[in-house]
Amino acid sequence: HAADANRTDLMTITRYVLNEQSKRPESRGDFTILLSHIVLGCKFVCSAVNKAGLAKLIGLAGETNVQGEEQKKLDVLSNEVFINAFLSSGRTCILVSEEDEEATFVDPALRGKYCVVFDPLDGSSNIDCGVSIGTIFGIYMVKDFNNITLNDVLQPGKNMVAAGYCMYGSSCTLVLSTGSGVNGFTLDPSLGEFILTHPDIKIPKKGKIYSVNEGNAKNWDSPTAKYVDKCKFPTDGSSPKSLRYIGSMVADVHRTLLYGGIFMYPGDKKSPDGKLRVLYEVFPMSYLIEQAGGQAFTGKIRALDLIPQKIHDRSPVFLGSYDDVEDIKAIYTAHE
Ligand code: AHM
Ligand code: MG
Repeated sequence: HAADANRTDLMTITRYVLNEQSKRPESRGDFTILLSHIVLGCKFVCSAVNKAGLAKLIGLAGETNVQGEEQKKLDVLSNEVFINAFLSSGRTCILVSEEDEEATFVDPALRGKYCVVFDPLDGSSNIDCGVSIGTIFGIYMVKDFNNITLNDVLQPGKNMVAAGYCMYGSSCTLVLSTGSGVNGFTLDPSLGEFILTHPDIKIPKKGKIYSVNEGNAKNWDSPTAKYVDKCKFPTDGSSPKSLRYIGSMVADVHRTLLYGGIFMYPGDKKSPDGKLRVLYEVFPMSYLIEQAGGQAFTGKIRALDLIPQKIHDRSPVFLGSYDDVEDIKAIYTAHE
């Protein structure tokens, strides 16, 4: 029983993924091993993020420690944590991180069949005021293990075999999809385990919230402007939507997934491709939203159909509840 405070039979994330994988006859446990390394990275970063405020108060940040080394910035530290976790898993061959200009091709001795694209600490400008931040990741399977090229990651998002994020907020929540629905796991700090707390997440078909940086409205294109106007002044007799914008993608998408509505980072006159990165921001989040029954749109096409040309490409994105994204699609189509 969910209400039983003394539950002793816990569905940990490892147990869950092992169950899932055992349904696939071709599975050899590699994904489970990769995932356990992702989980380790998330726990490490979670603990570092939780200590960040304290470190500042007692005067550690920016100062040199006893060895004369400068304290690492959290985003740099998080990147190292995940790179090391992926390399030591022995299950990866290409790593693309927001923090590194070039992709990392894994040494043959440590190589496996998965390619991982990730943003180790998204929203890091929010760290100093204690707002939720997160790690975002997407996973592809290499096409030909004997001929690993950058094209293995320059694939449309619909080819991902898994995607997820970990949110470092009032609690630490890991949301994961391996292509058959979306599940949420919450870190139990006393056990050090992620426990299934949000099984089979479905996004509401329609929501009451829109989420966008309205400070950019001056430069928006007319479909975006029209849509946001409709959120505020609906003409069909419905109530206006509420505005919620944290400015931290993981937190904004997490709320959208649970409460419904639409999250958008449109292109504008100054940045026609918007701000968010295709491979490790737009794709994983679009994958999760679709797996939960919602939609993700670029203003032109289904977001997961995009084919990135470069690893750090950007794209506008509108994602969320099925009906809400349907509305913005209609406005863009009418505008063509
Ligand atoms: P970052 O990767 O430099 O942290 O930037 C990405 C973040 C997202 O988390 C968030 O959705 C967006 O930037 C907010 O941008 P803005 O401040 O322009 O609204
Ligand atoms: Mg980012």
